Amino acid sequence: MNQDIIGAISTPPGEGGIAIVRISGEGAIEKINEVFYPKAKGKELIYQKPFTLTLGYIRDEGQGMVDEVLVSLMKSPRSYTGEDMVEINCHGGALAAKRCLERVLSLGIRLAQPGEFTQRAFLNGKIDAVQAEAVIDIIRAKTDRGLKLALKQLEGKNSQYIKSMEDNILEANMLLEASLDFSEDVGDLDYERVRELLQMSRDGIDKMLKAGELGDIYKEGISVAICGKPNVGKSSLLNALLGKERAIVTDVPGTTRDLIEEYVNIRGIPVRIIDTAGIRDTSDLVEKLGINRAKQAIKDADLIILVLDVEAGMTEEDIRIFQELENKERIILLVNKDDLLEKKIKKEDIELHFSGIDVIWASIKEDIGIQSLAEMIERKVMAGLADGEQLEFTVSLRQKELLKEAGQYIQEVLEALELVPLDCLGVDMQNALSSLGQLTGKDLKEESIDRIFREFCIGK
Ligand SMILES: Nc1nc2c(ncn2[C@@H]2O[C@H](COP(=O)(O)OP(=O)(O)OP(=O)(O)O)[C@@H](O)[C@H]2O)c(=O)[nH]1
Ligand SMILES: [Mg+2]
Repeated sequence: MNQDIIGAISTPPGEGGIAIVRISGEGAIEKINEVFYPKAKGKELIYQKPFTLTLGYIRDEGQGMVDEVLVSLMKSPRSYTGEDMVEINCHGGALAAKRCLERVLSLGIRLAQPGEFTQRAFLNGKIDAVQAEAVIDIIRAKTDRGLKLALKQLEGKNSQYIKSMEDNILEANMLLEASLDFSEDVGDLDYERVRELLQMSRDGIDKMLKAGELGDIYKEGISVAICGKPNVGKSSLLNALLGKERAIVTDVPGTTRDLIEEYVNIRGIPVRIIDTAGIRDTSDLVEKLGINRAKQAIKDADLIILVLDVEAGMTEEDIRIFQELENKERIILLVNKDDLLEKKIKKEDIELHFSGIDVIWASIKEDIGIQSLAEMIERKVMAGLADGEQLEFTVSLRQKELLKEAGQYIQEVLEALELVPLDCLGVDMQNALSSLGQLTGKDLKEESIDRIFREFCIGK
């Protein structure tokens, strides 16, 4: 148990209606009571029940007031950290919270380190390491979908799943030890059962890793570059996806020179969308530089929307741009300006030159095809990831490494099962269990604990 009391401002800096100074530790309520002056008689904090709000003032060292505040109380063990907690709701803005915090610290309360509240929740057994990491994901979630996944993780869904894999290995290990120690009573090892148990854990780990890849997409997002020759409607597409006139659109070819990047939520996926300069041969120095940037951005993008223009027709330029694109499975072909009567691009042309590529016929001007494009982006991102059983997990880098490690150990046991003496198998089983234990935090070393919580902001 941590003995000292910690405090920090838990709300972000800047102007706002209120700010919260959070205090946690045994004796926190009594300490804050020393500087709290209730508005109503007899409402001193030490007389208040937990989960109540009390209106009053924080007093300075003399007779003056620091701020008018509303104070909430939580009692151990029913609080975020598992300790006694006080939250001072003071006025927002640069100064009020700072002054309240200074007053709190003047009582001998220590300034909390980043993530220390959550670290205490972990150390006091309120949450495990996987759940603690979910808290970071919640804070950083960019879309509702990402938030939902992180909330599930906080709820302990991942932890339960890991526990069921652990239980299987434990049972396998028990069978192994029993036949080592009491072979006369229990007979030979039931290889069939051990294999089955280990295989279940192995499959579970694979599923979790796979689901994690999907979770990463909702957490980290993807990048999509819009490319094509000049004047085909790339910037118009960016604007349509954003729902605002972000990029300049004109009928002058070569309008966009630099990269324009914006974030947009496409069916729950955070997408960094990049509009690029139209690619063509040019002697204009600025345009040339823009085209180089465009090529680099296209190279790095997870998906590429290659835009064609039915009016301009399919030209050598279009085909050359297409041929230069690497990893063609990333491409969505968008044939734009389909509202125009003069159509110089035919379905057969597309099949001939872009066979196997996903195509959308669109008119950005008339808002036709944008919806299909969003659906296709989602479908392409999910392709190869979708798993029969829809597990919804996010898996942090740390968790991914440990899962892979555990999977490796189990694999080794599976491969050696009937080939090596039984006592050689125990080590790998123990190692697999230790990796899973580090995952939830049961077997976590102090430095690893620190590493998890260092990612947090102060006050969380
Ligand atoms: N008729 C019609 N015109 C469109 C459509 N989409 C874009 N345009 C027009 O096409 C012209 C070029 O559009 P932009 O969005 O600037 O094209 P761009 O590909 O970004 O051009 P650069 O930046 O020069 O490479 C503008 O006049 C648009 O209004 C469409 O669906 N139908
Ligand atoms: Mg443009």
